[in-house]
Amino acid sequence: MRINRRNFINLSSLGIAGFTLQGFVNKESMQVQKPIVIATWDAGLNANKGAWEVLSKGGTALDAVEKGVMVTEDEISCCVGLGANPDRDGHVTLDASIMDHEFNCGSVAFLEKIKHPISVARKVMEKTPHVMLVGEGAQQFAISQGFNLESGKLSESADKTYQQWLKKSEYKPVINVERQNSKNANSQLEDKYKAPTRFSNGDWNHDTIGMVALDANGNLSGSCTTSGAGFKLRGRVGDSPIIGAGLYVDNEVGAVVATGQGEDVIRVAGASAVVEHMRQGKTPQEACRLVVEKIRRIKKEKAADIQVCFIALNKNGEHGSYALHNGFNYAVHTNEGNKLIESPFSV
Ligand code: SD4
Repeated sequence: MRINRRNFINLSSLGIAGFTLQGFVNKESMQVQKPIVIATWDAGLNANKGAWEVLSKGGTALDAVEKGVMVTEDEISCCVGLGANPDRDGHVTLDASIMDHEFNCGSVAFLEKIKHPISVARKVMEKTPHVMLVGEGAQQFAISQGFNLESGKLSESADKTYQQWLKKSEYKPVINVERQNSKNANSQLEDKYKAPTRFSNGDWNHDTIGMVALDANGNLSGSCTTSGAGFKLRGRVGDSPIIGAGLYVDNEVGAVVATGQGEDVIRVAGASAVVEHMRQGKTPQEACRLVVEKIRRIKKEKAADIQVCFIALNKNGEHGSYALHNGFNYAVHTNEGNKLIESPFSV
């Protein structure tokens, strides 16, 4: 954090001596300035730019996290949105969730042929008494709200990867493990089950954008959108649309979003668990670390074959992350610019 004059005055008015606080929050990863937005993976850099257009004009964190991840949903080369990898039957099925500073939340799962699932999730939150809609019902709702039904045709790169996968058509999806950085990755799986870690177009096998933001008014919101796991069983739903697992926001404490093997995020109510550690006074990074380590303990030797990562932002604008394995990064946008940060990791 850099203490500028304005920050110093704000802190002083809280009765906190500037030098004391500076001593406390002088790590690079900690900032008290707002607005701020953080997003998963390198795709987060572009997504942050979309969010920043809202935040820099004094817009709400809720609008920012919707607009931000829409950028990624539009990027056909990326693994989010309709350009993403299909399930094992060749259909792209999408999950998304959004949550604001007042515990309002909405999500969609197993949604097909709709370009911006995050915006449908927001409509679920704002226009229905429900939190979650899935499958055909979610699609019908989207159409009723004016969303176009798209063709369902695979993007060129997804089709190429799918054709390649069809040759064997047989493995369990393993999300996000970079084999060259983690020599144990995939080690427990027979060859035929091993997932490709890099696609022919050079993209990593990560399929999610998660974003959390703090706006100029000091309110937090979060969003998450994904195609889940490439070549998953038809009907599989991950953590991303599950409030409390893939995403959680408590405006008194902080906001957290997850990426990686959704099944293992769900079983520990991941994002909510990270928020609760922050409530107990842990820094965002330490809170993320505690939940990642819990997953590692639960998975035992199978932890070698999965990746799980959390990013967290607290009420003071301090941010942090933690991943099970090497290779995870996240993008941070503040008044000082937009940059990618390599995440600390467990093994
Ligand atoms: C899921 N958590 O559906 C998502 C996948 C993911 O990067 O984050 N991939 O399990």
